[in-house]
Amino acid sequence: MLLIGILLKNMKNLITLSVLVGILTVAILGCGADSVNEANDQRPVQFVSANPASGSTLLSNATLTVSFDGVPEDLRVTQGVIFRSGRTTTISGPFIVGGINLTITWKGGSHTLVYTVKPAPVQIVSVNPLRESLLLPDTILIVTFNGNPKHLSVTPGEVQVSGKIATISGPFPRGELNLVMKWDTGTHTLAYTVELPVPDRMALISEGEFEMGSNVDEANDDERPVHTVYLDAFYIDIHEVTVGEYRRFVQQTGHRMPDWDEISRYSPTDQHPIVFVNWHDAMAYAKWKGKRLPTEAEWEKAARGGVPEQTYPWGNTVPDGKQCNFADKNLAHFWWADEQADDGHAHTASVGNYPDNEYGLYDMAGNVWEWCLDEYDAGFYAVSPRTNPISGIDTMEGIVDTFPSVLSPRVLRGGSWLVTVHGVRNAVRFRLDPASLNNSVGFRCVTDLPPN
Ligand SMILES: [Ca+2]
Ligand SMILES: [Ca+2]
Repeated sequence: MLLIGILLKNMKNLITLSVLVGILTVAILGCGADSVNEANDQRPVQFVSANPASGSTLLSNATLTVSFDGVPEDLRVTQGVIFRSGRTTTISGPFIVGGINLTITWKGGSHTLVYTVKPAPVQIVSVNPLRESLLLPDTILIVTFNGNPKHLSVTPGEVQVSGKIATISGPFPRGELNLVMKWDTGTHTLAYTVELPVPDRMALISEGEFEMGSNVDEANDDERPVHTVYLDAFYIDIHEVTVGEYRRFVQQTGHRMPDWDEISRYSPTDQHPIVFVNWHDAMAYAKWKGKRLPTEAEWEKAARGGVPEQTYPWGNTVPDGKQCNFADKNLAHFWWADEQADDGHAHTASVGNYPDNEYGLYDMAGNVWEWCLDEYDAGFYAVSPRTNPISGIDTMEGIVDTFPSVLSPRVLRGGSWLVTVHGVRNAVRFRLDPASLNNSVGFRCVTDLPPN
């Protein structure tokens, strides 16, 4: 019994021991599996691929992409600049021209790529002013390259190269400009629009066609027929010539002194339009300013503001006092004054007192009538030349030189503070002898663009 008892006890221990051994074995095996995994994680990061592949030909400013199977630490390269991003690294030039060995090293690894490097073509880095912008004819362009452009030429213009910087100067012709640049490794076209600086207080009216005259029911006979007119580009004063401007002209030139007292009854300040000037006075002022009077066609095109079939500079709304200065309720004792409208002025208003038109011009309707260059000819529209028409004048230069001897009636346009809504229409034409002057006639000037 005792023996059996001892055996049983030993067997119990044996079972216990076996269980323990089993647990230990599992534990040891488990430990062994973990150890193997750790060993795998710690193996060195391996190079996988390079793009372009080793053996390729590169430009000196190329960028390579190198992939690894993990994230490399302490990454270095014998040439180029490294940009790391996880398992992928980019290496950008400059690389030395010729055959190169590009060795990449990292913690636990190294790999050498072999390339043939060719020089990268010199390219434009920046342009000032920016392409597609507006240029003045004498603007100087600065073009910066990423290297020294050899044998650089430009058309049109002159170019000087200093290192990586090219300086290009005109003068450039007006209009659309395609500046073609050629150098040893490239060519490039810069596109600009070249425009002259617009003179102070003038607006540019671009060259082109417009429909002159009016066929509406209320149009007078001399406004017909509507006909197409082409005009060269010109600049026009945005305002009527003022009392202050005209006074400076008289003071500086000794031109005939007007009756300032009479003028001040209708145009009381220097900012009001000059009145009591005849056509000869207006021509003399314009010549002194280096300008001239507008042709009748130029005046009408400017008044229309580029918008076809408008009755007035602002559209077709009959003026009610907000748009222009005409014969409104302030003009007491005149039977034709519009008692329903209030424009705030009995006589002239200071220039620019009402909204401008699409060309930025003020008082094209009303305020004061404006002298034009042309001889008045009621039937001119039926025989008018299509291009740059002027009535009764052979040459522009001739009329500017001989104007003091002109006696035939001249054209007035735009109406005034003294006329009804019918008289301030874009198409209205009026006539007056060149030596006549009165309280509702003034003028504005234009200039031609210099030859391109
Ligand atoms: Ca008025
Ligand atoms: Ca006017």
